[in-house]
Amino acid sequence: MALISSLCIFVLVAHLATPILCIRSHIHQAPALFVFGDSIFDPGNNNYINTTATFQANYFPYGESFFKYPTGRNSNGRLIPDFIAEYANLPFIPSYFEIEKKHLVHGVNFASGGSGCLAETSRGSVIDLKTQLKNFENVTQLLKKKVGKTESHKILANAVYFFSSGSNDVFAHLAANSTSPSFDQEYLQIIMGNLTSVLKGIYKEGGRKFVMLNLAPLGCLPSVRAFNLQKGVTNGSCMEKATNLAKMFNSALPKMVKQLEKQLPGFKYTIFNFFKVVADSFNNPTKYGFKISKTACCGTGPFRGILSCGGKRQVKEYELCNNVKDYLFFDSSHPSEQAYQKYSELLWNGTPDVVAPYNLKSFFELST
Ligand SMILES: *[C@@H]1O[C@H](CO)[C@@H](O)[C@H](O)[C@H]1NC(C)=O
Ligand SMILES: *[C@@H]1O[C@H](CO)[C@@H](O)[C@H](O)[C@H]1NC(C)=O
Ligand SMILES: *[C@@H]1O[C@H](CO)[C@@H](O)[C@H](O)[C@H]1NC(C)=O
Ligand SMILES: *[C@@H]1O[C@H](CO)[C@@H](O)[C@H](O)[C@H]1NC(C)=O
Ligand SMILES: CC(=O)N[C@H]1CO[C@H](CO)[C@@H](O)[C@@H]1O
Repeated sequence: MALISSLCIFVLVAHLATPILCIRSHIHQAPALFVFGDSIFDPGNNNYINTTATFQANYFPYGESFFKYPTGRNSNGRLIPDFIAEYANLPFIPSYFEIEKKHLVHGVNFASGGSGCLAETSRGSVIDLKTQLKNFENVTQLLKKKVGKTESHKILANAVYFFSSGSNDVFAHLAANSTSPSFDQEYLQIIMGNLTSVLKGIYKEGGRKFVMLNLAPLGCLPSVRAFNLQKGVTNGSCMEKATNLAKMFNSALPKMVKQLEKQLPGFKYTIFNFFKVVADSFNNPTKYGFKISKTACCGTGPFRGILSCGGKRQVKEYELCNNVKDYLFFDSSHPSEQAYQKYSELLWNGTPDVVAPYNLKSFFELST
C-alpha cells in the first residue's frame, strides 16, 4: 500500500509560514497478511481451545530450534507465514487469541491444526474454516473501530489472504473409508464448495488477494507410510491412494479460483505448488540441503512415523534426532523449519513452475 504523504519546506515570511516546496513521497507500508487453515500455518491458536495434544504442539521439543520454547507451531521453529511476514517487512502475524489492537493492522492468523475445509473434519477439536471466517469478520469490526472505515477498507483490500487447507479432509475421507477409499468426486465438490464460500466471505469483507497452497503428496508423509507398513498393506512406500486424492484436489483448486476470478470483480489469486516442492525435496533431499527425507526427526517406530513427538499423545516414548538440520520432516507429518524456509524462499521469489501466476514478492506489490 502506498501512503501518500507530503513533506514541505517552509520559509518564514513576516510571521507566516509559507511553503515553497512540497515533495509528495510514497511511503510504502507492507500490505497486511491474514492467515487461514490447518497445522501447516497454525502459530498456536489451538493452545486456546478445548482440544487434545493430538492437535497441539505447545510442548517441548516443538519450537526448540528458533523460539526456544513451544509456541504451538507444529515444527521445530518458524512456519511459512513467519518467513513470508519477514520477507514482506511485517512483524510475526499474531494468532487470533493473542491480538492486541495495535497488531491488527499487520494481519491476524486464524489457522487451527487438524482443521479442514469441512466442519466435520476433526469436529469439536479444532476451529473449522467457517469459524475462522467468523473470527476474521470479528477482526474486521475491530479494525474499523481502530483505524476508521476508510483506512480499514484500504487495509483489507490490499491485504494478502493466505490459505492452507484440505489435507485433513483427505485424511478424514481415507480414515472413514480405509478399506475402499475410492475417491468420491462428490466429496471433492463439497470440499471445494466450502472453501469457495469462505473465500467469498472474505471477498465480501473487502479481501481481494488470495494465496492458496495446494496439497502435498500426502501418501509420502512418514505418518502415512508407517501406518500402512504396520498394517502390512505396504513395505513403507508412499501410499498412492492418498497422494492421488491430493492430486485430485490440486487439479480442482485452480479451476475453482479461476471461476471466482470470473465471478468477482477484482478477485486475484496465486497458487503455490506445495505438492511439487515437497515431492521434489522428498525425492532429492540433497538439492534442498537435507540428508534425510524418508524419516522424521521426532517420533516413534518406522520412519519415526508414529505421531508421538513430545510424548504427550497416545504413545509416550519418542526419539529426537541430533541434527534436525539434516531432516526434511520434523515430526511424522510436518516439515522442519529448514524445509519451510526453503519453501518460503520459493514462494516469495519462485518461478511460475512453483508459484503462479504471481510469486509473493510481486503479489504483495500488486495494487487492487
Ligand atoms: C473439553 O472437551 C471435553 C471432551 O470433548 C469435554 O469433556 C470437556 O467438558 C470440555 N471442557 C470444556 C472446559 O469445555
Ligand atoms: C467477536 O468478538 C466479540 C467481542 O470481542 C465476542 O464476544 C464474540 O464471541 C466474537 N465472535 C466470534 C465469532 O469470535
Ligand atoms: C459444505 O459442506 C457441508 C458438509 O460438511 C455440505 O453439506 C455443504 O453443502 C457444503 N457447502 C457448500 C457451499 O458446498
Ligand atoms: C515397495 O513397494 C513398492 C510398491 O509396491 C515397490 O515399487 C518397491 O520396489 C518396493 N520396495 C522394496 C524395497 O521392496
Ligand atoms: C468421510 C467420508 O468421506 N466418508 C465416505 C466413505 O464412503 C462412503 C461410501 O462411498 C461415503 O458415503 C462416505 O461419505
